[in-house]
Amino acid sequence: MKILVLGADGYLGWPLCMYCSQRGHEVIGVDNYLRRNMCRELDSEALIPNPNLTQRIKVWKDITGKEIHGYIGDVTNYEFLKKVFEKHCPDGVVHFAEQPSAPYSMIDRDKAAQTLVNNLVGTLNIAHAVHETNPACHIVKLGTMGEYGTPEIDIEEGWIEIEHKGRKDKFLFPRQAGSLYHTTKIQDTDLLWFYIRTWGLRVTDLMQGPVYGIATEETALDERLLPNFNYDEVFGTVYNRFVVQAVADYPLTVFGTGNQTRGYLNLIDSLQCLYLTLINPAGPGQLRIFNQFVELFSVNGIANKVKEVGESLGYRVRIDRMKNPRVEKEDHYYNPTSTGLLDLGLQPHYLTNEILADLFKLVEKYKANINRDAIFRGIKWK
Ligand code: USQ
Repeated sequence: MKILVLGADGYLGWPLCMYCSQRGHEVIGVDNYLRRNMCRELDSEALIPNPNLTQRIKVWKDITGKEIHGYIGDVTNYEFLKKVFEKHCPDGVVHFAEQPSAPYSMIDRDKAAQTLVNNLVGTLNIAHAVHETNPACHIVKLGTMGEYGTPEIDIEEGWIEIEHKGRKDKFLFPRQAGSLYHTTKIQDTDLLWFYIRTWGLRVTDLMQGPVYGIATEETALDERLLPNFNYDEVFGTVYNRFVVQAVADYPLTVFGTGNQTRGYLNLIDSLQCLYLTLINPAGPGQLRIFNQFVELFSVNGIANKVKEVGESLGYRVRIDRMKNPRVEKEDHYYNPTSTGLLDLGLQPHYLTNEILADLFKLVEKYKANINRDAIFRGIKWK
C-alpha cells in the first residue's frame, strides 16, 4: 500500500512511518514541526534529543535500506497538501497533524484559536484533497476517547441506537469533551461525517486513550530512531510523566482525588491498531469507529504502579495529591466498550512491571536532560 502519514515527526507519526515501511509499504511522511516549535516556545522539549524528520528518514534508510518520502509543509496549506496527494496518490492517509495537547489549548484565547484553526482546517483540507484527487483513499483519523467524556452510561463504540416516541435510528454516541482540544476532535468527526454523507468518503475514526511507552521493534535498531518523549505538563501523557517524575525525585502530580479513570495503551499497541485499520479499510460512505485502548487505569492506580516499580529499582517515590487544575469529574462511572480492533486481530500488550521497569531504565539514561521547571506549571482550565 501507499500510506501517507500527516504529522510524521510526532510521538505516533514517526513510529508508524517505520512500522509500515518495515512491513514493505511505501510511506510518505509530512510534518511542519508544529509540536517541536510549540515545545521550544514553552521550554518543554522532549527528554531525548531527536533528529528532525529529514534526518530520521536518512538514518532509517542507512540502517534498513528502505526509503520514506518526506515533506516539510503545513496541512492547513491546501495547495501544498493537494500536491502531495496528486504526486503520490495514497491508498490510505493517517491524520495526526493536529495540535494534540489539552493543556496547550487551555492556556489562553490565542492558543485556543491556534488549536481550532490548525485542527479543523487541516481536517477540512484532507477531506477536500481526497475528494478531488483520489476518492477511494481511506482516511484514518485520530480521535480520542476524551470526546465521549465520562457519561453515566456505558460508552459504545462510536454509535448508539436511540428509540424515541416509538421510532428508532442510529446516531453518533453523545460527545461532551473536557477541553478545547478534545472539542476540536469532536468537530473533526462532525466535519468528516458530513463529507462522508455528502461525497461517500471512507473514514475510520480511532478513539484513542492516552498512550505510554517509547520503545518499538523498529526503535530497537538504533536509539536515533526513538520518537519524541514528552514528560512536561503540556505535552506529556500521565504514565510517561510519572516515570520521569519518579526518576527526577519529583513527587508524582496526582490531580484531585486521582480517581479519574481512562483507557490506556502501550505505543506498540497503538501502532498495531493503526496498522490493522490501514490494511482493513472502511468501505465507501462508511464512518467506522473503534475505541482504541486496552486497559483501564485510574490516576491513583498509575501512581501506585509507578511507585511500586520505582521503589523496586531503588528510587524514592512520593505521591502528591494536588488541587486539580483541570475541570473534570474525579469520581465517575466509566465503562467503555472496545471490541472492533480485537475483531481485526489486535493482540494487546498489558502493562507489566517489566515493561514499566524498561521505561524507567531508558529515562534514567537521559536523566540529565530533565527540566524540573517543565514538569508542573499549573495550567488551569478556569
Ligand atoms: N493527570 C494527573 N496528573 C498529571 C497529568 C494528568 O492526574 O500530571 C490526569 C488528568 O487530570 C487526566 C488523566 O491524568 O484525568 C489523563 O491525562 P493525560 O494528560 O495523560 O491525557 P489527556 O490530557 O487526556 O490527553 C492525552 C493526549 C491526547 C489524547 C488523550 C486521550 O495528550 O492527545 O487525545 O490523551 S484521552 O484522554 O482518552 O482523551
